[in-house]
Amino acid sequence: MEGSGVIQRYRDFLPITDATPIISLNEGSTPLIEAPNIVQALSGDFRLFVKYEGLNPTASFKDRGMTLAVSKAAEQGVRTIVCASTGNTSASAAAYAARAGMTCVVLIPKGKIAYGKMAQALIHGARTLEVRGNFDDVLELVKELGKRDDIEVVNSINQFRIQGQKTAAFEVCDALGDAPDMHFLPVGNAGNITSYWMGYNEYREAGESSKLPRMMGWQAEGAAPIVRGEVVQAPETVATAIRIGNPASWKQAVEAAEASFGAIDTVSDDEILDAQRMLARSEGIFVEPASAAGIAGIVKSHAGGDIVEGSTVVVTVTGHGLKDPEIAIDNAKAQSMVVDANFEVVLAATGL
Ligand code: AN7
Repeated sequence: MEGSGVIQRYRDFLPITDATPIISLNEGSTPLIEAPNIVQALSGDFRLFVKYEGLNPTASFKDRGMTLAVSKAAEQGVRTIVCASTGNTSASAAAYAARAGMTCVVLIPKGKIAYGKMAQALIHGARTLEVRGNFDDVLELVKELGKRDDIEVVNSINQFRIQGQKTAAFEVCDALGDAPDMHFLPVGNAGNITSYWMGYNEYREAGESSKLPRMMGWQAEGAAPIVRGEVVQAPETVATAIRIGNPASWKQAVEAAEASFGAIDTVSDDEILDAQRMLARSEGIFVEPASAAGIAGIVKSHAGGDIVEGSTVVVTVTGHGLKDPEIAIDNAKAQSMVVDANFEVVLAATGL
């Protein structure tokens, strides 16, 4: 049966042949949700759309690239995939490997990935190694492992990951009828900003859209190597997904920002957490902290006068809020109440 994943839908734009077995979980086709309440809260005069990538099969954007990386690994006869991860790549790799009947090994920085992501790696049966080190140390180890012919690395240094992820830009154009004026997103290893820029360019060259957006990437203040122009040895941020000090696609990310007249800038952990709460409370969209970095970026850009009146703005929220329940409960700044099963008590407690 033909599925409805990104390979089937955009195969003409992807390096697929008749010999490629398609390993898919029907990823992609995520909603592009207008977010007027945030615009109103900012007293802005622009249209804002949220690309809700948390609604992919493993609850992050990584599935778009993973379907292609795993399909190509299967085509080449590889039976083992490995990755380094701050959590979402490993969750996705584990699921697609399970689907393909492959062995999956994931290396994650010890104690630094969100609870839900750990659950995903384990339940899908990936061999899960917690490495005493940060993501950058772990990625170096994975590159060493990848020198073996029988192992495929499925980090975004694998070009099929970038190719698959560009389909999100196609979907945005399909939904809006053209490319937006600006595109906001978080930046960690910088694969996704590279992918979107590739996708927007290819779609315009194919005549499917007429313009290119300014690419606006956001790093966390404590993990902002691209903005600082140097490797960060000990990156720190509440947004563990983007706790990366030496991004693999550094050069391509800078190129995307420059060529699009965009920017890569920083937001603080407090701004990230405020943005997570704001999006959840004013629009009903729950994202993990890293994903809120793009929302925080919109707040900052708007305050700085960078968003032109009347423009169309898209922000990719990359991962679902349920990935990191501990941070969310803390950041909600609200507590549940325990009450007796008594109507008068309950009524009083409702505050109604
Ligand atoms: C929710 O899973 O790097 O700039 O190992 O999980 O393309 O790296 C995750 C990155 C943004 C940054 N939002 O994207 C990993 C990993 C979320 C993420 C990013 C990640 P890139």
